[in-house]
Amino acid sequence: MSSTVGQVIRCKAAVAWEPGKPLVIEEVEVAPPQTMEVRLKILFTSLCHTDVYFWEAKGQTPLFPRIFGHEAGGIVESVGEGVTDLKPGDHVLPVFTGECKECRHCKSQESNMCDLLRINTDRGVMLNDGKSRFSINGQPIYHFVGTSTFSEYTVVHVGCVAKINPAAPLDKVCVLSCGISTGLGATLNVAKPKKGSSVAIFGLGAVGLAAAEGARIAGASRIIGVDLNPKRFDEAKKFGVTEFVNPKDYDKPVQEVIAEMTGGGVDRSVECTGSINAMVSAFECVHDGWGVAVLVGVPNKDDAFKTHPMNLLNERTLRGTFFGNYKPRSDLPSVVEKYMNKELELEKFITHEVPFSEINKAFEYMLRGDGLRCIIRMDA
Ligand code: CXF
Ligand code: ZN
Repeated sequence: MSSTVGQVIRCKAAVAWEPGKPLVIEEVEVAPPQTMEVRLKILFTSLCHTDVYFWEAKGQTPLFPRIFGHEAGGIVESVGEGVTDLKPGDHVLPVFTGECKECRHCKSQESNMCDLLRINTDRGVMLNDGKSRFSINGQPIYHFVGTSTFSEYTVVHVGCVAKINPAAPLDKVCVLSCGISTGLGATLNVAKPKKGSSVAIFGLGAVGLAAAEGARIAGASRIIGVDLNPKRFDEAKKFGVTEFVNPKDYDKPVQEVIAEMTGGGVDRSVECTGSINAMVSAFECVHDGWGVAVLVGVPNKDDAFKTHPMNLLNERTLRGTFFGNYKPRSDLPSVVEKYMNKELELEKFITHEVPFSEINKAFEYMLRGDGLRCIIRMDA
């Protein structure tokens, strides 16, 4: 048994003291895991847009000081009472949404919206006792989406931890904790394009390109990328995107452009921008009779989806998905296997790497729209 079990661990964490201000690497105390919790040693983490959104504290009640981070790979250091399916040394991916395995959602084949552990961006404490496991000289530091991976050690509910193949390189598969699984699952689990079909992807950021990767894996023959930024197309080709449409280049709605390109519409579309206009276009660009549109992007608070009901009566389907419909504990291990057997490529998503001491650079890349994923090495 390691000497840290049951003890407070002192380690480095990147603390966000104020909205929008650079993170500060501090020495923090990390309490031992309580009932149904595990303490993880984080080896690699990456930055996702959601971290930046909540760090900027736009439009929500800010909780500070806070430790952000939710895409990561690590190793179990110790487990709390009641934890039976994880042990020290297991390789894991923490996930911002959980799977308790007991609620109606977890028992349903169709849902991953766990009642107990569904994402809660307003909570900065552990479910167990309403307290934080992080502190600096006795001052509590808030958690973020139950993961707080910008720390060498973190405490997570066991239901938010996927145990994976120990042979999988954590510096690559850590990106499966959030964005890449979200896009991939939207296509593979929800849109489900048939071999040889056409798929339109709205938004060619990391999530959209993961949706395109899903279309490539499913054997789609036409993958049409839609983005307002013409620079995105070059990169998108690596992800199987075969054609590019920039709505700015046309004086008619992009759904009409796509209908003309495809003889009536695409078989499937996946919307990964969060823009309400893109959502409507993504729905209206699918073929009548069989087309399925899947919404992934997170809209603004006051947005409303408006389309003529005839678009539905003409046998188009509109769906939405959360975390690609993956159940974190049950399904992520098999997504890791897709990478291990070379069906899924992850390297092309990883455009930057920085040592933990330079974590603020990852924020700069994201804010500049430079690259897709920046891996943060905790040991450097
Ligand atoms: C998102 C998913 C939708 C709500 C906010 C968080 N996932 C992670 O980045
Ligand atoms: Zn994320």
